[in-house]
Amino acid sequence: MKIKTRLFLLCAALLAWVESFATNSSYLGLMPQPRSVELSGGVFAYNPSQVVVAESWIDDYVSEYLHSGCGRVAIVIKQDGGLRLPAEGYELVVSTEGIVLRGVDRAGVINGFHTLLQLFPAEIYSSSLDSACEIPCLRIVDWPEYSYRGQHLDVARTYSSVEQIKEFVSHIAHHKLNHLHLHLTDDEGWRVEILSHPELTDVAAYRGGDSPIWPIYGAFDQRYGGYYTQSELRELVEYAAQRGVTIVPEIDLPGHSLAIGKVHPEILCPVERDNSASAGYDRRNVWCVSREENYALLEDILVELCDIFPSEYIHIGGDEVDTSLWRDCPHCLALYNQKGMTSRSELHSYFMLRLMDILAKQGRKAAMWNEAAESGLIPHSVRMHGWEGVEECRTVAEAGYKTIVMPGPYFYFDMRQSKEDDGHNWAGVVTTKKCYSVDLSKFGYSSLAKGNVEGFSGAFWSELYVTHKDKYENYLEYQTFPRICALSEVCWLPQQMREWSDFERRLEQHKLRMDSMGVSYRKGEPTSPTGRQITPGLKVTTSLPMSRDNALEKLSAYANDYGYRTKRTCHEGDWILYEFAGTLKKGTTVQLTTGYRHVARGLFPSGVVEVSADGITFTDYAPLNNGSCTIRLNGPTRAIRLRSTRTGNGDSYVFVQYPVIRVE
Ligand code: TNX
Repeated sequence: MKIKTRLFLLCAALLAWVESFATNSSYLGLMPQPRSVELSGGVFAYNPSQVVVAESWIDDYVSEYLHSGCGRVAIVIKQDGGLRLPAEGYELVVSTEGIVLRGVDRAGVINGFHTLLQLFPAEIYSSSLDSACEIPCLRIVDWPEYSYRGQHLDVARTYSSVEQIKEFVSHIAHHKLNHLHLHLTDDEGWRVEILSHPELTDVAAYRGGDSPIWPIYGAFDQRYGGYYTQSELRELVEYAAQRGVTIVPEIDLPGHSLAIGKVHPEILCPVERDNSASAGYDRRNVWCVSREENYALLEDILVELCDIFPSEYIHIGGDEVDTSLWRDCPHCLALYNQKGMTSRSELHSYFMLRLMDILAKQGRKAAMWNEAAESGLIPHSVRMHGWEGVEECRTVAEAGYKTIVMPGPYFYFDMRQSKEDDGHNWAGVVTTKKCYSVDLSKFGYSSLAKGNVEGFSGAFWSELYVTHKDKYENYLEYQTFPRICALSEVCWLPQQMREWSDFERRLEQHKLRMDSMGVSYRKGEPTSPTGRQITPGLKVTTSLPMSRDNALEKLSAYANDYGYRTKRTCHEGDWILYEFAGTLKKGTTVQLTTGYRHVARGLFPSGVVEVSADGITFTDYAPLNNGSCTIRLNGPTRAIRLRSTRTGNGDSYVFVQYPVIRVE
């Protein structure tokens, strides 16, 4: 090749590279990526003495991030209904003269403001910027693909303070999510103050210790929990609204109601259950459908809830109902026969329809989990939240319901993020990449079903939060970020505009913003080894009856990843014994777990670890904490025994594990 040609090619390549840099906005690391970004060259020189003019309703929020000095007007933030953009759209123009942000509606202004902040140095999130900076000249035209961009937060299993929730709202808002689905009640707690029934929070906001609500998950010996007063919740609603976030409250009904059932046992079906396996603990958690007074109590609750939360939809649950209680209840059976019902799902619908009537009187619509749609009797005005998998979400969308798609295997942020991570596992490992890969066409959704999808939502169920609180800087943030970044882009951009490698590049930049916001997102793979090591000749025995034959032999051979259930809960004095064929050396680390390894459930709520040098005499070594304990042996050891010091764990079983042994 001639030298001239070579030079020409080199110049052309260089030019193309420079050009791609100028037109490709990837380097800004915007999150989510806007639909259209045109870089126009040049920069706007910002300094804090310039003036920011904003619509009065967003003024306070803007001033949390941007100073307004007394120099020239440099940033204008306004609402302009005349813009030809879809709902929530905005146009953001940065020129050498200044910045003009126009939103087609309030949400558009807020969305645009969140993009604008991302153009500033990341410090803007930790302190309102008080130094000069340069912002690239550009024009962004943008609007969301989906109107519901949500994140769910379970504050029933683990109480989060109002301050923590606010912080979380602030973080999700910066990612342009516009709904917080607040799960306020469940088996483990009732967190919303109901003025006409103060007993609900007096009793059911706390569990453990002397509370009638046994923890099932988490600590047993101490009483813990908390609730939100109505004025706190109103303040939270306001705080969220300022950031463009609507709070959708959920009272989970008719199942998941153990907590309220402990305060008002009369709401449950008068069904006798054999509670001997759970050491007397009654786990009925479903409202009786036939008891008329139940609807009066529910009306009291829902009317107050509507008064606190102005959202168009109120979520009334509908998931995981143990309908066998209705089968065994003479009154529910009478109702069933009287109405000529043919399946128990009709009783479920009857209950939900009664609640819908109550909500309708308040001018509200109902949202429910997808199981509620099974009878076919629930009207299409109900918004369905699909959860188990993409198929369940698809079924309700195909059936004609406006649907929020939040399938466990993609958007359940209580699932672990790698095999080594903590977290639930029923929906598998959920990586950020997996969240990002959601594609309704690939999942086989028809165009009708796609049209019914209002959006997506992440879920953070907090059973495991209690047990991980002390272990992490912030377990909620560790579990939800950066998966929320992926969710936000799935909600915001049309499928054909999403590209994983581009997202991944931008995420690296965006991490600087999250650092500045103080989000403890998951940074890399966890280092703590949770694998097992085979100990030759391990023998496991226990005082508890196992529910499966050969379970102990299999455990002794490490032939099962998780362990096995016993036939009943623990009693004081029950034990699990691990005998080793050889002697474990001093300094060996042994991790002992009762209950599941990934979920603090089915465990010895309190107990001790005993060690023995000869396999005959044992001495107390350490207490169990949340059913488990990691010890470093202080001498040669032939056997380890776990002894329960409490009767009952809220479950009707104990989960028996092999020990994890590490020789360093
Ligand atoms: C299923 S999602 C549940 C929750 C649990 C969650 C744990 C749904 C409607 N029900 O009660 O917390 O799994 O992942």
